[in-house]
Amino acid sequence: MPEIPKSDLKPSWVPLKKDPNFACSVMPGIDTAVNSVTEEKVYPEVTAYKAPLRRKLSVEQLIEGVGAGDRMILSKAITLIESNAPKDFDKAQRVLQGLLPKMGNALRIGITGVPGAGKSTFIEAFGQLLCDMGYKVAVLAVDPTSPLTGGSILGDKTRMQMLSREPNCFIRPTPSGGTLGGVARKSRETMMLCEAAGFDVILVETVGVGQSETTVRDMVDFFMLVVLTGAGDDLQGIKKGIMELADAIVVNKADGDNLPRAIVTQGEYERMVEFIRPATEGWKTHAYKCSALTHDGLPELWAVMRMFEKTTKESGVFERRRKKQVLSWVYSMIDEHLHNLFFEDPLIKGRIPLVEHSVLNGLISPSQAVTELIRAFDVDHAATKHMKEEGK
Ligand SMILES: Nc1nc2c(ncn2[C@@H]2O[C@H](COP(=O)(O)OP(=O)(O)OP(=O)(O)O)[C@@H](O)[C@H]2O)c(=O)[nH]1
Ligand SMILES: [Mg+2]
Repeated sequence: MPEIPKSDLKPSWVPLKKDPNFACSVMPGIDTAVNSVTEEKVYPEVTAYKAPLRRKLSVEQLIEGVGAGDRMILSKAITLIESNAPKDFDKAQRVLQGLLPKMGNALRIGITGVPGAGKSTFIEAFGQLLCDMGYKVAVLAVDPTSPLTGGSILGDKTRMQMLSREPNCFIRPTPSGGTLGGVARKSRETMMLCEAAGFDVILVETVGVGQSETTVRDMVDFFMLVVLTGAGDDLQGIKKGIMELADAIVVNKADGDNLPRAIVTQGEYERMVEFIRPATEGWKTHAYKCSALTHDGLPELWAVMRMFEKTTKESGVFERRRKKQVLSWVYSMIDEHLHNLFFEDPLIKGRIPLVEHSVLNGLISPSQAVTELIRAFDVDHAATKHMKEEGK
């Protein structure tokens, strides 16, 4: 089709009261021919519009991109890790394998506390402080309840507005993995990818109360408990067990009228930790105060964390804990796998209601019930294996 001169594309119609800025151009029509026999118009074949294919990156490209600190590729690699498709699992594991030499160099910090204690606000302010100091910071969350609540960190990402604009910061909402084990694996692997991408500090927020504290404690070096004024562990629903996991207890919202109370609370916690077994060998847990709002006390907390890192690295506790964490991760994944294998088994699924009924009505003992189920599972597996071998 010959090119139409631009001057010919002027409007064929203009309003009577034409605005000086009125501008529209008329698209050239479709060239048609007329069938000489039927006298019908014949339209040219329209070539279908092809949407550009979304580029899928290869394992090598992902390894190279993450290793070079490319955030887009890092996001893609994390998406792969979060995927529940078996083929993505294999690919993600190959990516992780390729990046292993680059992992392990960040300081991993876990942040826990009752809802509303100010964890997210703290991360926003603290992350900003670290970025200003030139560190690269990744923010993750472990939220096993997210499929139910819709993922609170997702809201946080919009709340952490200042931080999300920071070029040295990477915020990743919690993966929705269903079980805590699933979420934990994904979060751990995401953390490892961030390390390979060159992040110096990883901040992990626990969302949702319950088991996530121990899971996060098990994946970080330094664990911080954020509390509010008003002290009294039972008042805030903080179990003594959680205080025993903490390397620092931080009374947040130490600002304005609340400051005097925060000082009192800090003293109370300081006395309480005297009676508690320290979370880290060779490190004394103390209570501190800060304000995520005014940023008071944040540089001091960073100094505490650096001191912790120095002390534990010198004593070898840092490395020992990391090794222990890797092994406990391996075993918890085996547990998770076996658990799923058993409870997802159709035969077991079918038998459980009857077994439960029998136990509850005193027809069989709990031990008998377990023996019966495990035996059924073993027989079922042996049969499946046999059939597979026969079919070979
Ligand atoms: N005055 C004051 N208010 C604060 C401070 N830190 C947080 N807040 C406020 O406390 C409220 C809760 O803060 P978040 O950061 O969402 O608390 P969170 O612990 O992340 O809460 P969840 O994620 O729901 O568990 C918000 O309204 C904050 O503005 C602080 O240092 N001082
Ligand atoms: Mg939060």
